[in-house]
Amino acid sequence: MIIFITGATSGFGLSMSRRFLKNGHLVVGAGRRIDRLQELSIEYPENFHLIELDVRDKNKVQVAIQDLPEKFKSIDVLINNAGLALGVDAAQNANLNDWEVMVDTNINGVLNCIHNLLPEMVKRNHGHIINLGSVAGEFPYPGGNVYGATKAFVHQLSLNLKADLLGTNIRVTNIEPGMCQTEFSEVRFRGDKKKADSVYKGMQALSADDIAETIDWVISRPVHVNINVISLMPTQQAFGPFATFRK
Ligand code: NDP
Ligand code: 8X3
Repeated sequence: MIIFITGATSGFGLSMSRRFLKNGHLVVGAGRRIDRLQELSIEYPENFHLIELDVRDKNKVQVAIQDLPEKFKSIDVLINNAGLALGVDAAQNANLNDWEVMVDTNINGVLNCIHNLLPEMVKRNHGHIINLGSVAGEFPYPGGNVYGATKAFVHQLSLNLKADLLGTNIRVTNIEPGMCQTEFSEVRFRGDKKKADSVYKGMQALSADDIAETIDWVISRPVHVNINVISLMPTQQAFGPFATFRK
């Protein structure tokens, strides 16, 4: 298969790239810090195509997809993985620029990729779109405000795509993980590694490999099977009670 992964430079994207290359697939890995992918491209010079790409830039996304080498053009699986959370401030204290970056990356970035790849998939009557949602798109928590809302968008977008694509062989899946130890919290806390590590202290979070394995299972189902949504979280994470403010 030819698998296009956004956010391939870290976390889930890096683990998926490694796994899929090892399994003999062709992988297009996109991200901004492509120096992090040099090792993989040396190891898999024939099967790995790197693109330096900011998914927020719709013109660059269009050009990057148009300019894919012939060998990598017929994308079988698009994995919209690039994304981030910035901060955990209450909405009334949050930074508008952070909100814009999350909306631009987690929503517009996903739309930019889908808009450029979906028509070709429909023409070939073949393809699979995997989006990275989150439990934060379903369950609210303090400070999750815009991040959670972007993931709720991705959840509903995935289901609505599935509705539009009825009558084609194109599959759509939303993956909704809970706590997973990657660079996610370091980004969220702007490089404060201590704060990021404390998120996972004393519990076993999911790993990037857990997510890669799950997505590997999703894409290897027979073509007549569409996994709509997968919600997964660590055994040591659960739901909280409703909060009550008392005087
Ligand atoms: P990481 O921070 O480890 O990886 C994020 C990836 O997204 C990086 O490769 C980064 O690449 C890329 N990225 C960010 N912004 C852009 C951009 N503008 N253009 C292109 N690439 C970009 O986090 P995870 O692997 O954990 O996160 C992957 C996805 O999973 C995200 O969508 C996240 O919201 C979601 N998720 C994560 C969970 C977790 O607990 N870790 C749980 C649920 C969902 P670069 O900076 O090089 O461009
Ligand atoms: C990331 C999971 O719970 O940290 O999407 O928001 S959570």
